[in-house]
Amino acid sequence: MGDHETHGRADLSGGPAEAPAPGDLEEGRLLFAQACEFVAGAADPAGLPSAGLPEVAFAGRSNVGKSSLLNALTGRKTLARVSNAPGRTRQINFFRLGHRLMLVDLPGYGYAKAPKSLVRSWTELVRLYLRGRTSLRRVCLLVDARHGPRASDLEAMTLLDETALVYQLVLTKADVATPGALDQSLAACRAAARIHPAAHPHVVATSARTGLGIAELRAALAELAQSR
Ligand SMILES: Nc1nc2c(ncn2[C@@H]2O[C@H](COP(=O)(O)OP(=O)(O)OP(=O)(O)O)[C@@H](O)[C@H]2O)c(=O)[nH]1
Ligand SMILES: [Mg+2]
Repeated sequence: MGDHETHGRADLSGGPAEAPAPGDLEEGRLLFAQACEFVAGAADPAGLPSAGLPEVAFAGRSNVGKSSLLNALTGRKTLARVSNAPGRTRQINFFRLGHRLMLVDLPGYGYAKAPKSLVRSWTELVRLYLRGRTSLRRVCLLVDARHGPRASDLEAMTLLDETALVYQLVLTKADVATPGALDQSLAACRAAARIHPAAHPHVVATSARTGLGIAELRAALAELAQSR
């Protein structure tokens, strides 16, 4: 915690090992129990819906589990499309959670087989969105629990540092990581968060399959939602 205070972010709740209070878990549960509906899929800047509700975006490598995490958080199996083929989510998809929060599924990065021009336009759209979105309150940057942050994830962190947004590292697929790998990934994420100025210190390990960490992440995101 001391490290973070030196970055002037002592007001951020939830230190690395801090469990959410029961009241916060309940807030998260109530928020994510609300109806969630698809609002828009943007393939270019003109397709972005107008900014309104506070937004949380889910970013990460292709196939890391962004769409699956969104489905787990909202308790819907098929809200966001889940793919076996990496690079499936090609547009920025917006989902409205009640009248309190917008959840945003971003296309993944690091998928080598996509045509170059497509990769470029995805990144341009994502960059434009990240830099210019006034309603964006947080980015959850997803990292595979089996591997920890890779070079492309660290690049994404550097890009996010420039956007003046707070972003939070979230480990995915914890159910298929060995306990040792999970511990190592957590430690590596916390270490990376310490040296990146805009990274939130609280790293959450999740599994869309077993539900691990889902209630905890809901509680963290409920703090950002429009008040009831
Ligand atoms: N075991 C396990 N598999 C998962 C988990 N989350 C996602 N997966 C699997 O990982 C693959 C990719 O998941 P997606 O949710 O489509 O990943 P994505 O990040 O949205 O992928 P793109 O949209 O292509 O960037 C699918 O086969 C999922 O079933 C998890 O928590 N545990
Ligand atoms: Mg996806």
